[in-house]
Amino acid sequence: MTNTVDAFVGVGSNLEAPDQQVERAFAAMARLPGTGLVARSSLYRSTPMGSADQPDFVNAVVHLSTQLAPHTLLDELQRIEHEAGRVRTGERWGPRTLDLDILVYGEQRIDDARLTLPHSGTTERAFVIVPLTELAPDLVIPGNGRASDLAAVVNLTGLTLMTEADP
Ligand code: ROI
Repeated sequence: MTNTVDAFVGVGSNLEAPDQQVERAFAAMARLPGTGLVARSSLYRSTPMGSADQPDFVNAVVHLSTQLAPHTLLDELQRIEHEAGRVRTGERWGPRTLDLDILVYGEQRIDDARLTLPHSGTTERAFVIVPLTELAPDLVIPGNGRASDLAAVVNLTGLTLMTEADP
């Protein structure tokens, strides 16, 4: 059997029913070839990083077990973003219907034109490290230490756990 790798993907949306965008993204990732969805975090609401003149985000993290190579996984995630109607406007910090970022891919460290692993935002963004810690508190982010240790020192301002009743 081909080896599988534990990968963690950050999910974010702040347009067009963001909670539904995130739920649909979970389902789409569960259908990826050679890939299983091991776990999904709770949904979190977060105030926008970057331009403040945009809606709040819904953020989450999923744990995948995948046989796909990192760049193949990236291709598949970009296809899912595209199918969600994401239009890349070139506006770097602007609103988006769906954003899927590979945060961690096993112990791999990559830095090329398409992919930086671990993802540069993993350690200092509460909307990434808090849901990641919910799934894998003992995960070592290559070069950065344990997820739960990083979550313990991050600024939680603007991050709230969403509940079923959340409108
Ligand atoms: N801000 C929050 N809170 N969550 C995100 O997922 C997010 N993604 C982005 C930018 C626009 C930088 N800000 C964000 O790409």
